[in-house]
Amino acid sequence: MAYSQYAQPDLHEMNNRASSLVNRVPAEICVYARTNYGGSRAIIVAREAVIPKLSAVLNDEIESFKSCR
Ligand SMILES: [Ca+2]
Repeated sequence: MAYSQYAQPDLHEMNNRASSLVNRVPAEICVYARTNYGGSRAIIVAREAVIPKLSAVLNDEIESFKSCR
């Protein structure tokens, strides 16, 4: 069953600008390099995770995210 309560298919002005992540929702979040959950599925952000500095591969690359389930 799709679990899409936490999703954003296009970060718009924040596309390719994120350098850190905070997950405040009770779900694992997958982030994507392109809009509409396309391109590389770069990382799974665990519940309550804080990533103060993304790796060079991920920095300024994220354009969409959604619950991994
Ligand atoms: Ca990108």
